[in-house]
Amino acid sequence: MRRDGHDRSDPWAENAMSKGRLLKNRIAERGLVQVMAGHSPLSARLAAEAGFDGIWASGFELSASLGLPDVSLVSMTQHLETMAAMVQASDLPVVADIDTGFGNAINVIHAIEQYERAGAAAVVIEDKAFPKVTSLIAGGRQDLLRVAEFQGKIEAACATRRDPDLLVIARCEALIAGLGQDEALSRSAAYCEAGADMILIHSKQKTPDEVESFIRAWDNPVPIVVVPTAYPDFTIARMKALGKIAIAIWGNHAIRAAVTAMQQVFAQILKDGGIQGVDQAIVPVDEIFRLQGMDRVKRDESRFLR
Ligand code: SPV
Ligand code: MG
Repeated sequence: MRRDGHDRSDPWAENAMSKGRLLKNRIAERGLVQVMAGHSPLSARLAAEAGFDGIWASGFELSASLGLPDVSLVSMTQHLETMAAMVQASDLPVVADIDTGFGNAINVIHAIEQYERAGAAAVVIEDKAFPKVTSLIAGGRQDLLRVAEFQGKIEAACATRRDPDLLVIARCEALIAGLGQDEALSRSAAYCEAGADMILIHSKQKTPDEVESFIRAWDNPVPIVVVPTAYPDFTIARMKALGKIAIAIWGNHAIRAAVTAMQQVFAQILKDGGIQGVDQAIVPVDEIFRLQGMDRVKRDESRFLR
């Protein structure tokens, strides 16, 4: 705790570690880190309290929380503002889902400048054409960029970052687009040549087989990131046994948990004709006060309000 009573680390300290370095250190310590999706500062804080290693500033979750489909409708500014607030809400590294980079390599340059300044630990850029269509939707239009064009975007991201520890993660959607493992492997290798620090390989198969097969065939020191939403059997133990995976992203479990909880509670209130049946099942208001930091407001009031 600092003398001024603030219990967050001092961002102005000369030796303050960047969030990218923090994430790299965690990966070095643990081999594989778990990053939980969020769509708001509150969800980021809950993920931190639960004990995750990082927060996924998910485009899908933010879109859903705004009542929108995840098809490049949310602007860079909207996502950036939310991500920046998530960075402020916890000390955990935030992995920013910047979709296609919001356009071409010129848009990527602008995005990297903004996201780095806002405190992202890592950015994930996907090789789909802008505007993109959400990956897990059945029958989605999944248009990929030419390899050289996407390499240009990865090179632009790496050339723009000031902090060499800001991780630039290239996301390969070849499996999502149904182009097969060979295309996924050759694209991923090309993205590494362009400077990607990690490869996120995504799949919407209902079992881990497709991704496991890709990882077994991946003959490259660049680590892998997975988002096993569609194939929940891909446990941490199974990932560790396979090796090569540095980050597991639990891709949309904050918004789905929130929707489940709200649907159940809302239905119960209408059924019961009142809140008496749900009151004990949900957190008390005091818990929300705690998460909002009302204890600090009280401390500051008694100290500074005269
Ligand atoms: C997201 O959470 O925004 C993702 C993961 O990109 S997915 O929705 O599975 O494509
Ligand atoms: Mg996304």
